[in-house]
Amino acid sequence: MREGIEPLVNDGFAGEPPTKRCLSYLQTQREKGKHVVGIYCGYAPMEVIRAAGLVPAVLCAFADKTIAAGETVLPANLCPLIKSSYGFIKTDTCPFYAISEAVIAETTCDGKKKMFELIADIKPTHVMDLPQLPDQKEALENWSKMIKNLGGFLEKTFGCKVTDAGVIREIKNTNLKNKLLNQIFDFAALTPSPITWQEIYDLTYFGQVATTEDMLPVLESALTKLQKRVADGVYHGKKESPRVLVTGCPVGGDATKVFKIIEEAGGVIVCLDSCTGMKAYAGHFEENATDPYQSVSRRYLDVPCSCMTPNSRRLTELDGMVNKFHPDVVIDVVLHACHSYNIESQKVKAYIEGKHKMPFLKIETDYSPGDVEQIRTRVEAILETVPKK
Ligand code: BJ8
Repeated sequence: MREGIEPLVNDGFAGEPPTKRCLSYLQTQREKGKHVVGIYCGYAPMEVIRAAGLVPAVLCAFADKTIAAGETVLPANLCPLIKSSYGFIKTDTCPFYAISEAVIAETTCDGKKKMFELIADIKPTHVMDLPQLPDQKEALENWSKMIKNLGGFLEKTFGCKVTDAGVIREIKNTNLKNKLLNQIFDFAALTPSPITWQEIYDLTYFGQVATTEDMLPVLESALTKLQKRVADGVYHGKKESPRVLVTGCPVGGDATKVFKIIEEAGGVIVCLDSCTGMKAYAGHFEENATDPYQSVSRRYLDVPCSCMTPNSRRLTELDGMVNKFHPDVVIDVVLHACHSYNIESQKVKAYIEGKHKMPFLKIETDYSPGDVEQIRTRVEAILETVPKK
């Protein structure tokens, strides 16, 4: 991107980690008397949390500096996301956790499940039993019940009321927010792309926390600025830069070293297929379902996380993203000891190389800077294989 280009969100937080904007937003909400609940996962049913009048806070999970504290309790050979999350709690350094009055958790991977037991000793924690065979007919009903139970937990804990009408209202709000965010993502599909991975990451991060009402002006203004960038011929990278789709585990904070390396190696990231990117905004909630909880249940069961088996939706979603964003390379980021994403990587590789005839690279990493040069060598090598445009 050329120097002097106006940031997409010009609120004083441009260029800062997205957590700063989110924290400032949450503090304002707290001052207005709103209660905050902490979340860790793309399966947290935001519509029920919001229908209860609460504000979700994405809890810190992406810093190398808290891993050592996490390892005083958790095994060292555990995923860095879990060790970092727990390390933040142990050292009392996650400001989002500090202002959260409860934590909403889901039974995704074993490490997270057991960490939630430790958190439950410190703060009210509501664990939802996530069905992991999403294609079985019981899954919809069971997850729907879990989502309803969450409403009950929130009512009891916060003295609020979760009504069907409230859930329907929030379903519509989410659909609207997702529609606008996807219009932003459409710009990344252009060649060349006028939007950076950092801008997408910032907006998707803020979108988890802010209400649709508060996001609307931000997104509308960003869309206008993107249209202007296109009209002015402003784009990111070079016109001939290899386009990269990054898939896999959530990538935030210190793990964004991988994004930086890709760009330093001359690639342009056009698609962020993870829960810290575009994944949370895919799909659509049925607005006129007889039972709104079933609508919420259906939508979340469609989230293609590797904790699901089979996770064939991941491949279908990848088809859509490859067709939309026209990447030249797919890079799968797997966090150390994340067995489900690691094993699934074989299928993704076979699918991308076989069906889409595209180079594929799996990067296994953690949050430490120790492997930066090794990753750089591998990224440079894979980008070299892209035919010159
Ligand atoms: S919906 S991706 S946010 S579970 S990386 S902690 S899976 S061992 S983060 Fe995730 Fe929800 Fe799925 Fe998204 Fe475990 Fe793997 Fe670590 Fe992970």
